[in-house]
Amino acid sequence: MSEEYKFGWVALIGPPNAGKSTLMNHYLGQKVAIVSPKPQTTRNRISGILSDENSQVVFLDTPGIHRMRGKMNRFLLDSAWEALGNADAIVVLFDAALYAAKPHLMEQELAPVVKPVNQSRKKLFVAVNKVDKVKDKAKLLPVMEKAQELWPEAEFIPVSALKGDGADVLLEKVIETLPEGAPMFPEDQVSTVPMRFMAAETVREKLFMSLQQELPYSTAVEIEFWTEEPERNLVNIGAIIYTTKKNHKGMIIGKGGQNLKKIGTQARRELEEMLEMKVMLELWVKVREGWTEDVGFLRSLGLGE
Ligand code: GDP
Ligand code: K
Ligand code: MG
Repeated sequence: MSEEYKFGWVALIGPPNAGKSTLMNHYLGQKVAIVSPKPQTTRNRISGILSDENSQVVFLDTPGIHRMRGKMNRFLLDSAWEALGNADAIVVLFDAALYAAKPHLMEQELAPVVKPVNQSRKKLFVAVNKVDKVKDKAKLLPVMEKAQELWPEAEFIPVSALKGDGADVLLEKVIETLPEGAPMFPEDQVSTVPMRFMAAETVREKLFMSLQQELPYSTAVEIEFWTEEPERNLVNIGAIIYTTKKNHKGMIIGKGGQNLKKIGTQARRELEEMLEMKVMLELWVKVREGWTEDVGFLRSLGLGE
């Protein structure tokens, strides 16, 4: 290990759907954070650890910063701001394709991310994301100009988190700014998040993908049991899907149980890859009214500390 080994925490901050989880997964070369086109996919703070011979970077993927009411949303925001407080560097991401097409959305959506970030006085990068989606590159100019007004101290890097364009440049610049220090985690560890939680997240992702608008936000997944049978290289996982309404339960299960079956199959396949074990996955759906406002339950899901 050379003397100037770098270690640091890097917070990924931005509105929902900016591509934060996609960028982190790109760096890690595997899926750690779940990704979906729906906002609020990322609820807890997910960490991703990227190690090489010269540096270790711990990314803190955060729930999108936005304005919304309710306890769950309050917890989501708290968790994002806490990540920011703990970080050595901050990467703000936004969807440049969206603002190139709809410039009026830019200021309004990014407003909650401007002040706290500028006031944090941390080394700041702005990843102007989804440039692969912008056909007419001239449309990027006003977006860049506006962004420079919002974060005058930042360094701007156009990227495509999905395709990886610009991601190496951004990473190199970020690492340069990190303090010298020894790695905090073993080199082969990819996350500080426990496997059980990753499994619950995997089920939640498949659930999100299978449902129509609105509904996913009222669902949560809790791992009920996890028993390993090493001699068979097998793990039995039971998970409960909570929802707030009876009719939602019906939609999640689907006609003849079809939807729940699909969710289970997709999640099991992905878990088998992740764990390199055979997985037996059992899913239940339960109605729990008002859980999004139930502080005790939110805590049991790891939300709000
Ligand atoms: P997050 O809410 O900020 O974590 O955003 P996600 O990482 O979940 O991404 C939201 C959606 O945008 C997903 O459908 C991603 O596939 C998509 N996405 C993210 N980055 C890019 C990008 O660079 N280009 C394109 N075309 N899509 C992207
Ligand atoms: K998302
Ligand atoms: Mg996310």
